[in-house]
Amino acid sequence: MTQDADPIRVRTLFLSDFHLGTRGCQADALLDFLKAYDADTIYLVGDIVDGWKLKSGWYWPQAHNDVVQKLLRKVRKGARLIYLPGNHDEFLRDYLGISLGGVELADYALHEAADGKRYLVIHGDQFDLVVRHARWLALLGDGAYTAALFVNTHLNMIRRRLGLTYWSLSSWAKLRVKNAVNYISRFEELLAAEAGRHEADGVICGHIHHAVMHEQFGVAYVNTGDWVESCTAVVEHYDGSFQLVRWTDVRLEKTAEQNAVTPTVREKAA
Ligand SMILES: [Mn+2]
Repeated sequence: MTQDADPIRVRTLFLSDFHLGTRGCQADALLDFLKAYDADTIYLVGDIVDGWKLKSGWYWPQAHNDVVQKLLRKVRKGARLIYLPGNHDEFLRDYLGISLGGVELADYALHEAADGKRYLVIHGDQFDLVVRHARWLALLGDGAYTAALFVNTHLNMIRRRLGLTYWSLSSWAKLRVKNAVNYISRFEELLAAEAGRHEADGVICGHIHHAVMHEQFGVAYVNTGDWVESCTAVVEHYDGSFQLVRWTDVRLEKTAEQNAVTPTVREKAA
């Protein structure tokens, strides 16, 4: 059995779009990540629990419970946990401004980084024109999206057995569509403008499941991605620098290291 290494301590963790309560949620990978990282402050940037899916049928396996317990344990150990609900967990928007079991609920937050820079932290659906103005379209899109994720989950089970890397059908499909590219850049532009209105140096959001960090629109645009397709998170180190962690890549590197190390040890033993 391998010994778990000490967690990596960072100043802040930004995580979004777990979609707990759906089959698409990669809760085991997320648990591994939460074991590997500890932070002073944790922002849950929306769509953590998927109320849309839970309404149409209860799906709540042990691993999803473990994710919640792991986060609450971090709160008990002194971490500050700020939960900014998204459109899939909008039922929590009735409780904004209050604290539930040490979890602070808010619509958005202004985060001051270690280097003094200020960031608007918000889920982002507030600036998604499709979600805001055509809810039926968003729900329809959600059905097609669910179908794509179902195929993706099973495709990846086969790929994993064949020892291939994780490959996301729905993110591939989304990025192949020119409209999706326009949609993403429009979303990024609106969020960057909103950061400007708050006189912030950047924005940290989720919602569109597209993890990225850039400054194309004059301020820092940081998207935390998701734990359905890409398994990504954003960390702030103690010097105020930000890093986008792609957890599937980290896990593959670890596996490669282990595979590389084992034969050498055996050689020495022999
Ligand atoms: Mn969302």
